[in-house]
Amino acid sequence: MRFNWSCVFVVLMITNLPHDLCAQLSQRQKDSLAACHVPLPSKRGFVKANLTQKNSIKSSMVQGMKKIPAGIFDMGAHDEKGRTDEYPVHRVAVKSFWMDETEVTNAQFAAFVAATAYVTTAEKAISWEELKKQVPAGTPRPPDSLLAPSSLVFVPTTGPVNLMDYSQWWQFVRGADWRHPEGPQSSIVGKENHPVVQVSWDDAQAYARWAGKRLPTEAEWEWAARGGLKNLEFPWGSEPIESGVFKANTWQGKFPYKDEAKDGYVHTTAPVKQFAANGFGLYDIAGNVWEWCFDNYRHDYYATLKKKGTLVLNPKGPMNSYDPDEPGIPKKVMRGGSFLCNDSYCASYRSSARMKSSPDSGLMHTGFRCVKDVN
Ligand SMILES: [Ca+2]
Repeated sequence: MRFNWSCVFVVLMITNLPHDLCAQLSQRQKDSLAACHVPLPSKRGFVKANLTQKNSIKSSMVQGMKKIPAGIFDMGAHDEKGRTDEYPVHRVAVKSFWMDETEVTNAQFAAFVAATAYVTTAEKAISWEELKKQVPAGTPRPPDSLLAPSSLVFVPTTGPVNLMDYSQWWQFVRGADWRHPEGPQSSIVGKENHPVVQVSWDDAQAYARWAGKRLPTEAEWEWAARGGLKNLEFPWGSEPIESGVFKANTWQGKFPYKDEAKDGYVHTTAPVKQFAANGFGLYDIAGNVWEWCFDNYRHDYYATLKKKGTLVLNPKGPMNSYDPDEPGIPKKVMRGGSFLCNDSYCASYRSSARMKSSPDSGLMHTGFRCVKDVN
């Protein structure tokens, strides 16, 4: 590229015009000389513009989020209805943070996938190299059909079954993934405003990083779910779920074979924001879909914290995971219950209810929401 030195000379002349010379020029002449009417930047104006720009970025990054206040609360079940891992109650403090007011939707997850070409866990074959680390030595390699891309789909039974045997209503379905939550014949067309499901903990982490957010700790989640209420059973208070207005998308009737769907949604997701928000403005914090939290799961973690005997600031979970139901399989915490929850079965829409699954599991009733630190 060749420079036109005559142009450079003219520009230098103009930008060095003294102010009094400008005053002597006609308006037409002034209009032709940019140096006379374009203001120079000022340091204070520069700083102010940058601050404004940063504030507008901050405000767009917390769009759709609620600011959860800092607080101290007694974490765990406050009545006899909890499962063993919800005890003992222990005192926890959390700082203020931002939290998504809804579960992450299919539309939001689709934007992430479109921007990054991300492939979810359910869309990939199971790695035998990874799986064999979690099974007894010498376990033979399963057939390819069992390692093929697949995910867990709820299939109602035809009648009453032993509620301890979840294999009767959960099936690994080949081709089930976030775009096909119930299997290859299903789709999310028209469900853009439903929570994304069939996403693993790893997928949720990837989305959160992309969005400039993170997954909530279990303590943050429970504090947020309680919505400012003290020691009450549900995010809405103490009223039983089937009294008064419908409070969440759950299961009515006999689990796992007869969902009367009085709330309008038959063992499937509801669009977000169909039920009243809790005291902190969070929708569907109970029911609809389970929500992944950051923490490793241990059944005895609360007992460990209680033994310390001090106020714990935002515990981030144990260093390792242990679930006596499936020793040897590391798991992450899930919270909030889902459209499959029912008083006669799990009642996991209680604020203290805990659930767990391996970080590579996608399920038809599991999604997530994100949080962001307050700076
Ligand atoms: Ca329902």
